Amino acid sequence: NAPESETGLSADHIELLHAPALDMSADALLRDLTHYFGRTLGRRTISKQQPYVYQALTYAVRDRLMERWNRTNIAVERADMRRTCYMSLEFLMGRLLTNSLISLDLKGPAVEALNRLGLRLEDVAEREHDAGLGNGGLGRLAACFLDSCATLQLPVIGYGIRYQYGMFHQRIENGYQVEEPDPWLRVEFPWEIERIELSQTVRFGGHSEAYADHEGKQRRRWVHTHDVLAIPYDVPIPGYRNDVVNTLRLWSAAATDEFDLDEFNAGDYADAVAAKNEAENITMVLYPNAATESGQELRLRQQYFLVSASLQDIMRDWRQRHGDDYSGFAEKLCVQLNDTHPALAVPELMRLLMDHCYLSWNEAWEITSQTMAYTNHTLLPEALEQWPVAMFETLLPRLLEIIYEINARFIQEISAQWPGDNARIERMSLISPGPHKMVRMAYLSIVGSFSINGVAQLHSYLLQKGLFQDFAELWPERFNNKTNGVTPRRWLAACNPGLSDLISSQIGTEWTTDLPQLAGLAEVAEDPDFQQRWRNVRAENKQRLAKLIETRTGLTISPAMLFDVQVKRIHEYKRQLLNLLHAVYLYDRNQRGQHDAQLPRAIIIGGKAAPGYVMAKNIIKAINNVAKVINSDRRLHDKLRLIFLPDYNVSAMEVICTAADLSEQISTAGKEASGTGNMKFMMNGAITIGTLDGANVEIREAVGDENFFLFGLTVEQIEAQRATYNPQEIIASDADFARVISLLESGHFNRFEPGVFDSILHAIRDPHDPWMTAADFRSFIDAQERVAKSYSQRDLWTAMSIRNTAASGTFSTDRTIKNYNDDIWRLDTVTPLAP
Ligand code: B1N
Repeated sequence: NAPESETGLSADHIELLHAPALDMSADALLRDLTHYFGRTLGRRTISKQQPYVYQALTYAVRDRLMERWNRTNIAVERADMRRTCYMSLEFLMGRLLTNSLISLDLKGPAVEALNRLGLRLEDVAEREHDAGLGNGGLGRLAACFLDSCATLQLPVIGYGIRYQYGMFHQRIENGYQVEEPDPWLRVEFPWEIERIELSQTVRFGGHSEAYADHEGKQRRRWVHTHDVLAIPYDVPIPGYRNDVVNTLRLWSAAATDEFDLDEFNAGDYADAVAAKNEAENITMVLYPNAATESGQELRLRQQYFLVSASLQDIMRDWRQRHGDDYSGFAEKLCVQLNDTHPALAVPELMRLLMDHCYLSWNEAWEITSQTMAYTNHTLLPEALEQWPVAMFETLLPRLLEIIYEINARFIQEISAQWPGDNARIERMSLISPGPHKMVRMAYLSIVGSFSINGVAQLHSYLLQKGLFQDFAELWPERFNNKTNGVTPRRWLAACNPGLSDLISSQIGTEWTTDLPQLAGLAEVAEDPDFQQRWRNVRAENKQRLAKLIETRTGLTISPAMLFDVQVKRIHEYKRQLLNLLHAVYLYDRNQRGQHDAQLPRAIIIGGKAAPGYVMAKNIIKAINNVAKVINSDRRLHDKLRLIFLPDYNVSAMEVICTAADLSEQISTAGKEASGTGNMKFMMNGAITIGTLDGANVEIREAVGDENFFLFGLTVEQIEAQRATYNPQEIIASDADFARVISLLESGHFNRFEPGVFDSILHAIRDPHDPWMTAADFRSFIDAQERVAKSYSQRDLWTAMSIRNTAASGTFSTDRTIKNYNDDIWRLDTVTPLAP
């Protein structure tokens, strides 16, 4: 393979590309795998418990990605294409091997190559550690977006943080959650390429001062800073069988070379070197908060670190191609902010354009506000980020000046539109009033962006009617909706090969990139033969989940039972408690011999609680206590089981979503922005029991009311009833509910653990319970009874299941990304350079 040179860049950059392209056969894969195993990794014998075959195979696959990566990048660069940077504190990637193999159409060859070694691909793929750089839906959405962008041939680069420790692992000890660290980089992560030559310096602290430049112009500069090095690691993101490979660029913090050695005398040399820990702490750990922020300074450091390193990287790339002419910047670049976590991109781009590129305020503002676009992911007021002004003063003084200036000009604009409306100014100010002034990050994002979107129709509507009403009045044209999706490559093709093959045998294989084609399945929803094959696949999948549950909990469940599944982060608004009340209700009825209308059911709950969220942890403990009593009652063995599945993560979901019969989406209406687990379940043939919340509304519309179990109050009803909400009365007037509560109070589930249910019972009975759990109890029980009736009619249920998959076509991130591109990004498609 003689190297061929490619010119086109300046003389000191010589492109070195290898030709011809690598062989995609099983033979070639096995040859390369053997080479890497023996010669690069230095291993001689294969052990199934060790990760080395996985690593060697990954190197072989990565080689094949690498050439396509180059060909994609060259094509984008040569045409100077417009690009989007998706900026996110979280990318919940999960495992990458199977996905890459499917994208490259290498799964067959890989299976064959491994077979010759006596190995199975599933076993080898399981050696890969999840890349858990996210909390839940928001982080996983970013990962699905990257897959769809590459598949749609859109030049999109992801910018994120390379945390040393990802999402914690969850163990259950005596029913309580115990967190364990996730040192996922301990064994090398073989997908990443370190690109130290693209390192950037990020500043903190110091102060801002005025100075006159050589023309005597007044400027500002940020001096006496503590600097941290940002080192990028690139992860290849392959499109589905189109030779596109995009980039996820993750930043890692390191001490700068000088790390304050000069501040120490020689005697303190070791201390000085040890002090580099402080810099490296910035990217040490992912904050495990979903939907609540806790205001830690280290988190603000992380946010600024990502934003500054990424924007400097963007500017470096810009200067390489356009010198110091920034006039076309906003035409060539869009920055999509994944929630407010990277909102500092607004003042940081202003700073770089003014202090480093010497643009005027107006020039810089024009560029910044035409470049940024902001996605909101939550309506919960406690999740809205605010940072103390005092923290900015010490950590990011120059940014605070810029934020103040943005605010001053913004307030001028409001005053012009609504003269004398001081209440409005106070409401809309980027700085919250009071003794502890805070910077409101959502408002900063709105003011600095040309597009603001929510993540489901209802959510986007509520944003404009509620949380951001003042802003929607001022700039209605900026607001829009982009309903979430999930990538059908991972969430159907890869995770559910049995169902995928069955689907393809019926409607062909194009659904993988054109998901609405699944609609063709509706035709055979009632076909007895197709139904039988559908059930066979699902029975196999249920067996696989039963096995996973047995390894993790020791509990056995029969695949004949209805698998009733709720997996997601533990949060009061998601109402795992409502699910628990139903479990206790079923238990109580069984105890009293009323299993008439019932059917064998396994209620499966999984999810992590934020370590500081006491109530969420109490909920886990409560579920486990009830589970213990139910599961140790021999009479109930084949009738009712309650399972808490520990350490729920992306890989677990790949098994779970293929095996669920019933998908629990039971949040208080108006609280779940979208949900995406709901879409994974639907795509794989589960039927939803849900409230009219988030994307459930659109799921129900797509599949039809007869294929969806609707219950609960609507947003309007919730708000109307809140003032007079009286849970005590609701409980007292419902005999079933009253029995459930008194059973929980009786100590039946906590004989030797007094108090374990106190906080939960208190929350349910609290007239100020924001989640109004009691209000939906009866409606939920009734819906569950409809579920039981339907499930006992086997063919009816199968038809409903098929119809759910058939109607899931719109919940592909391919559709979501097309929407983003049509309305916000306006990118052209890239065709990778020919090999
Ligand atoms: O984002 C998902 C939605 O489908 C979910 O409904 C929504 O709850 C989720 C602070 C969040 N919103 N906000 C967060 C995550 C981490 C953090 O530190 C907030 N996650 C969501 C995708 O749109």
